[in-house]
Amino acid sequence: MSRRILQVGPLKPSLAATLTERYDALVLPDDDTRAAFLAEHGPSIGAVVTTGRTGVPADLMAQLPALGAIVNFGVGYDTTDVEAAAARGVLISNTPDVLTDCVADTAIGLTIDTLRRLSDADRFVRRGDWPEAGTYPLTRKVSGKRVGIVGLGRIGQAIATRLEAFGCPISYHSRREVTGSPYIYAASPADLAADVDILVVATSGGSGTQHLVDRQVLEALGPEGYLINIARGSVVDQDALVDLLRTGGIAGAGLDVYTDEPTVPADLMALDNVVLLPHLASGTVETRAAMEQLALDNLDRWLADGTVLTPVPEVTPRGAS
Ligand code: 8YV
Repeated sequence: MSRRILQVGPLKPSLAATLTERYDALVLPDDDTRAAFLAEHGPSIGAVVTTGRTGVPADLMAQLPALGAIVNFGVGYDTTDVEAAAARGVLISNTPDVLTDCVADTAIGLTIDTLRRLSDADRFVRRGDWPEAGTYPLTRKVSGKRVGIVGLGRIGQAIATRLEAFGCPISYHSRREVTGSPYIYAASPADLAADVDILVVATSGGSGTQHLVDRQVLEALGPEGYLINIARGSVVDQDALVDLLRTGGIAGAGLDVYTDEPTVPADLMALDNVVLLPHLASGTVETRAAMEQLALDNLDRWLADGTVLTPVPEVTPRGAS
């Protein structure tokens, strides 16, 4: 096993520093020296540390013939080619659980902000509109609204638990019905959207969920409906979303993720019925520290015995049944 580590894409500065100081680690250049770097160092790389923002596509993996593990900082790993990794026997670890609370908290905050227009009301005060206008326009109540969750995994469950405290009836759509779940199962995203006031996207990204929330689903949500997305931009047809937001086809949206981050379409920015966040859902000091520790624990475990602590489900660890 090669013990040399490669950092792929920007990492949390303290994680990058730890890798450089305590490990035999190199940083993949992002300029025209990359090809020569890979030709020289690619064969010696045993593990990659990356994030969901960058990941390891198949063409990069092919240039790392000794690769044994991809340590992903983040729960989502849709930028890494899972099939290519499985075919090569490369393990992938991610950082589940430790970020669930913060991502779910953000979903709730985004929901409240979108319906109650807190960010817009803040701008109203700062612009000095209050004395002139007298009152801020009325908004929409959150408590008691029917919420549909697309993807009832760890994060979806945590969102549902929080929304129960708001008296929200909850339904969901997942690939499979979740045994023992107290929530109502909908067979398709469109069926789910048709029966709720707020649709929250909490499923993983990747080819399997590309545009799962398409125009038809958004139309089923309807002119009184709100979309909240804290998952991946790829899950939602962003062009259809913008079109329906502009024409009153849906009431509003709260977004932490986009199709082509960090680009947010000007059409979306021009709308006042949206709340736009810069993919910050897990971004607290506490949670990012926990993610960093879990990423390092995965790396250390791989260096120690060739396994990882939190393997992604698609790639079965060697030796596991
Ligand atoms: C991070 C995320 O922003 O965990 C994920 O999948 O999207 C976020 O927690 C990201 O992974 C860090 O690059």
